Amino acid sequence: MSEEYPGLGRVLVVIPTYNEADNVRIIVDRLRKAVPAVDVLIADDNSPDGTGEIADELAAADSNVMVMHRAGKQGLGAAYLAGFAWARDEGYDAVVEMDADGSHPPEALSRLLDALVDADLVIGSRYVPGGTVVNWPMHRLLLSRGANLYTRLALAMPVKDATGGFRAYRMKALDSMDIDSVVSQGYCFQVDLAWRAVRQGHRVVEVPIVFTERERGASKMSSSVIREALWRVTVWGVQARTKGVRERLRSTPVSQRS
Ligand SMILES: Nc1nc2c(ncn2[C@@H]2O[C@H](COP(=O)(O)OP(=O)(O)OP(=O)(O)O)[C@@H](O)[C@H]2O)c(=O)[nH]1
Ligand SMILES: [Mg+2]
Repeated sequence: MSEEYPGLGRVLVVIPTYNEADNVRIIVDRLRKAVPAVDVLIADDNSPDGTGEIADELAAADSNVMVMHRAGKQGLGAAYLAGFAWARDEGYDAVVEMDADGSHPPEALSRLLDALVDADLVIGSRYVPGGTVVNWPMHRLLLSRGANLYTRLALAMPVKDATGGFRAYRMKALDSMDIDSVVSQGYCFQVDLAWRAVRQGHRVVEVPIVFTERERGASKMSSSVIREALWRVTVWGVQARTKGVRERLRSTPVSQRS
């Protein structure tokens, strides 16, 4: 039985992997040292580079590390949803999303978890004071800042880093967010869950993190990931506005309507 994190209970960190053979061992070691009281689930999509086998070795050597082998590459969002469902079945009280590529520093996790004691979702944020991005070329930074600005305006959502993927949720909050209906992948998955949390009235907190560009392995980011985020956020924004107008009309006395 795993340990409990003070004020939270049992915490599972889900690390999705696809071709992270050069990273998975390093990130799990860093995480286990940084926060020994949490468990780790590596959700591997049958990586051709042998990441799954390395994950099995890590799990064999440490009872707090587990592996979920998935049939093939089905996207980041699908891997997280499977990890969350597993965490729910196993009775975890909180789940964490963290990349395997070292961009999300495990050494900052305890700050996220401490903040979760008084919140439902904590986002490790690059874009609040104290947060930053290291080693990104200007075009990546502009893309990320632009995506976040567009999201904030389109959804009127007071979150500075809605695309950030280093975050912690209380299981109770996730349960209220109807995550079985999530189909978004990539960056859009992060925006989707943040948007669901905000709409449910959950307490969303951003904690500054230093995000560092991956040093090993290849990014799985693609233009289709960006296009998906753009069109879905636009649709949600239009839906929210239409709903807002409808609700205003409904609450306005008929005599005042022009
Ligand atoms: N299981 C699984 N993991 C994935 C999949 N796609 C990406 N990942 C993992 O998700 C994490 C983030 O992927 P990255 O390629 O770093 O994408 P990113 O962080 O959005 O983009 P960069 O900033 O360019 O690194 C990494 O741990 C990947 O191995 C997938 O289809 N399945
Ligand atoms: Mg990355």
